[in-house]
Amino acid sequence: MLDYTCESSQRLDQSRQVAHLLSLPMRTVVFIAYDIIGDIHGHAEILTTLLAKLGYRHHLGAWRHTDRSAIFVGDFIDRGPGQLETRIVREMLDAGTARAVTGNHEFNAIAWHTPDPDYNGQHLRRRVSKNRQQHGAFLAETEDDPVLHSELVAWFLTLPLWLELPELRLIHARWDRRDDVRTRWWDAMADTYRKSAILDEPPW
Ligand SMILES: [Mn+2]
Repeated sequence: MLDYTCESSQRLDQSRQVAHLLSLPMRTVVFIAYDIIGDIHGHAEILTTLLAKLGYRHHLGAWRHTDRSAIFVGDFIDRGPGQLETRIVREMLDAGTARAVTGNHEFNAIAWHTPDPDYNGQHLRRRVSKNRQQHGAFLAETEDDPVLHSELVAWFLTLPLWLELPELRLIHARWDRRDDVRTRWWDAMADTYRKSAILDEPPW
C-alpha cells in the first residue's frame, strides 16, 4: 500500500515543497491539489462559473482557493464572446494562484501579429481569410486598439510551452513519444518567437 499525503500548494512555497518532497520516505505519493483547466477560448463566463463551482473566490484582485491552485493548459482566446477576459488568468498568474502553459491559439496570435522580416508586408501567420476567420473573435475585440493588441501578444510570449512540476508535466495538446517535445516545439515555434519584435529570445 502507498501512503498518501495531502499538502497544500498554497501553504508551501516552491522551495519548501521541494524540501518537503525530498524529506518524504520512499514510496510516498504526494498529492498537491491542482485543478487542471482546459481550453477557455474566450468563454469567460463559463470559466468564472467553473472556478466558483470548484470553490475559488475572487478576492484581493484574483480568483483564489484556500488550499488548491489552478493550471491552465492554454488556448485562452478565439471563438467565445469574452476574449479580453484572459485577464482572469493573468490576475491568477500574477497572484500566484495559478500556472499556465501556452496553446496553439496563442502561438497563432503571436504569428498573426508579427511581421515576417523575410517577406515585406506579410506576417508570420499569413492573413488569409481562413486564418482571419479562425482568429476573428479575438481580432474583433483587439484589432481597433493596437496598444491593447500588442500588450496581449506580449503577454502570450511570456507563457511557457510546457511545465515540469515535481508531480506532473503539462503541455497543450499532447506529448509525442516519437519526438523530444522540446526539439519538436522548438523547431516549430522558435523562429516565430525569435522574429517577434517584442522578445529577442523565446521565453523558455
Ligand atoms: Mn483548443
